[in-house]
Amino acid sequence: MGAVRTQVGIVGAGPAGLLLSQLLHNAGIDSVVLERHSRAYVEGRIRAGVLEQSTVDLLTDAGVGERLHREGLVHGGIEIALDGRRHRIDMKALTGGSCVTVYGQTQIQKDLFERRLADNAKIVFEAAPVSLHDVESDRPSLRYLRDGAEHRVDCDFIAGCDGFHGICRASIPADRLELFERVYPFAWLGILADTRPVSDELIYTSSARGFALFSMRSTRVSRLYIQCTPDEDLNEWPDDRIWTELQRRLGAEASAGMETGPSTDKSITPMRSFVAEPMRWGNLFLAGDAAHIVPPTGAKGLNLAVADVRVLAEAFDAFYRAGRRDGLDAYSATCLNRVWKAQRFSWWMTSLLHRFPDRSAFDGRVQRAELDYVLGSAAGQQALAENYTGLPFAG
Ligand code: RFL
Ligand code: PHB
Repeated sequence: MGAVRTQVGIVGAGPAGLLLSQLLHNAGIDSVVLERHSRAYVEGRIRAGVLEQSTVDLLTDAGVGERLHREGLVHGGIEIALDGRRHRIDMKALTGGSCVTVYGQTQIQKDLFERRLADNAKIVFEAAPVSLHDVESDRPSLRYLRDGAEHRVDCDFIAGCDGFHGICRASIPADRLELFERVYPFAWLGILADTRPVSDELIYTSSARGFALFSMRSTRVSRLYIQCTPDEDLNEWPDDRIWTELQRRLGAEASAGMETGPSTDKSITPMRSFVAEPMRWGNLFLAGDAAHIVPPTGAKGLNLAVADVRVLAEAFDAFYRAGRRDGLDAYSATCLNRVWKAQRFSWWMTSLLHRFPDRSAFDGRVQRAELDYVLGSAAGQQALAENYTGLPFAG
């Protein structure tokens, strides 16, 4: 069996794993990344689109912000459409200057791969299966199969950045983890299309027919979502039906002149809230979707993954530079503080804007009153804007 030695073994080359390896490289710390899929597969996944300023800042500091600054769209507000009427939330004014940047996760993946591979990073694609060994010892290791041969990576620490369905969280004994979960009775059907976005800003839409979101990837590419049932069959959703449904949910007036066209990607995303505590077992540290999932309504998943990685990279840096373990020991608690605030916000945005099939008439009226309150109150809008653009880091 071929063996290599590194300081941090990273499982997963999504945004969390790749950014961690980049930050470690910048700090002079060696890592090896093991990824189950091919580079093309990982780069092709269409996912997040909204970055908090702190995410933009970290990507910039890490040396992967050049194209992001050139092509990212800075948004100072979002719209909420309610029964065909549009209301603007001026996030920039409400927060004293905070904006978000619209830039696809696909682009971030590309930027990170380019940069890591230019630095001769050790990234093993199509490593499957990966297994974890001696995690509670000070000599943990990863094993994987590639091209029929078994390989071993000996390391000081393992970073579990392998997403919700990965092997790292699954390797932790059940009695060492507490799991918190909520599954929603709906999903999002999302399409990408080479059409001009209906508005310059994102429109979160609440209607009697269900939720819809009008987002974008650029001034020429739209990203659109509609609430659907969790077991929806994509074959029953030809493009025409999706565009008609989007127009109905947004309302005739607001969607007048909306450019339509063939979709270039179509998928269904189930909606769940999930947290595993703690985010550490021995010398294994979980980061990103491996430890927590938020429903996408608050646009927090990728931002949380980046926030975890920032804390973890700083903790490894303090360990290797000064022999300090306090950052590693505080890692889980530091991250969970931010994770739960993002969970609360994502749950709240989801509850506020979707049609719940099992909701009573009373609950429906309360939901409507809450929307009216948020849209009509500076305090309500400010709370939304503060959470959407990203809470301060110390909190
Ligand atoms: P990822 O991106 O899932 O990457 C994990 C990587 O690990 C690999 N892997 C394995 N490798 C080796 N061995 C194994 N056993 C492995 N198992 C898995 C996988 O192949 C993959 O490459 O997790 P990471 O890095 O934690 O990043 C998290 C984000 O991808 C996720 O939170 C966001 O996409 C969530 N999200 C959004 N977040 C935002 O901040 N803003 C948004 O606007 C936003 N919109 C979204 C979203 C997620 C969506 N979907 C599809 C879930 C919109 C959607 C529709
Ligand atoms: C997206 O553009 O994919 C997107 C934007 C905002 C969200 C979720 C997804 O809340």
